Amino acid sequence: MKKRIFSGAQPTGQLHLGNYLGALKNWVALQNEYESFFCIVNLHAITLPQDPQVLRQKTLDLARIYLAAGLDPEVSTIFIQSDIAEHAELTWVLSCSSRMGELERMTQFKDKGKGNSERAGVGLFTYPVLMAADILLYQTHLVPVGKDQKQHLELARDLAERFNRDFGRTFVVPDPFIPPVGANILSLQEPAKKMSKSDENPNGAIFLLDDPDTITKKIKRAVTDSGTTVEYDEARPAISNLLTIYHLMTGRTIEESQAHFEGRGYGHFKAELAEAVVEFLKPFQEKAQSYTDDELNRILKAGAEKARVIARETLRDVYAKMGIVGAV
Ligand code: AQP
Repeated sequence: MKKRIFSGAQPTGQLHLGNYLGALKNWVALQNEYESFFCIVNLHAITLPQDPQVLRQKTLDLARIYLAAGLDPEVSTIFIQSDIAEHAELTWVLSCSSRMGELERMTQFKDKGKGNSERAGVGLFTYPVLMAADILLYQTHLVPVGKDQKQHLELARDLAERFNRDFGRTFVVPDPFIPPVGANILSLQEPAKKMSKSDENPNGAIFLLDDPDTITKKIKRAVTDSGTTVEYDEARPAISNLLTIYHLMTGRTIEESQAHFEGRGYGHFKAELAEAVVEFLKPFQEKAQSYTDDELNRILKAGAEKARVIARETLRDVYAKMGIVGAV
């Protein structure tokens, strides 16, 4: 039997190159090798306030992006988190065995809660438990994610091991799959931070649906480090980030890319990088526009039906082991 992978993205903001290179690209590469589940995690999205109309639209738009990136609904199960009530139910169970201390250590809570736990939402605090439930429900072996999700994944492993220890073997303990390159694409404006959907400065991220003009402008305005050479150097995160993007867009190795730009300045490099990104995103953008809402809804409905069978089976086992029985 094939091993399973599970991963997801939130239907918030617009997906950017970081989401693609850190996550989606690897989902596509792994989907045939594993039994694959890819979720649109709309319940995670509401950990921060969302406009209902926009959230509804973004949910379908994210399905469009999954398909345009190359997820094949004949191969992968693609579904919306809120279609499977078991995600919320298992979250409750796991939150009863999660510790305040371990959730307080989560850096994303600290970042997104802006260090103000008095005002931060409880959902933002328990977000990693919902993520653990997402993963554990499907008896997942591997979770392809970007580096920012590593800590959350470690919590999912701890919760699985704790449950297995207390109630007997129930969950597969998942491993992360974090790509060696592209797992942490940085903001074009503040290279100390990751590229992010919720960045207040839209010039920090290249969104997958940005038009060529916008992409070119954003890359032109990208900050660079002091120095003039186009070289990968951890002490120069801005240029190294741009070089990583160039490498991943063109397939040229970092060494080949460095050799290609030897003796040429940042201006020349940025112009070629912009061209490479525009070229790379063109077919993707055309494909994204080609799906009708009906088509997407059909795919998501079929995905939910498949996912539900597995989620139910896992939750039933969890309840049975814990002595949770109903009258009907
Ligand atoms: N900058 C990044 N580089 C590499 N991978 C990244 N991911 C996110 N940012 C980068 C990976 O994308 C997947 C889906 O992310 P998400 O929708 O769960 O959102 P997120 O991780 O909270 O990060 P975002 O996209 O920047 O959104 P906001 O601004 O809302 O936090 C995940 O696998 C993630 O690791």
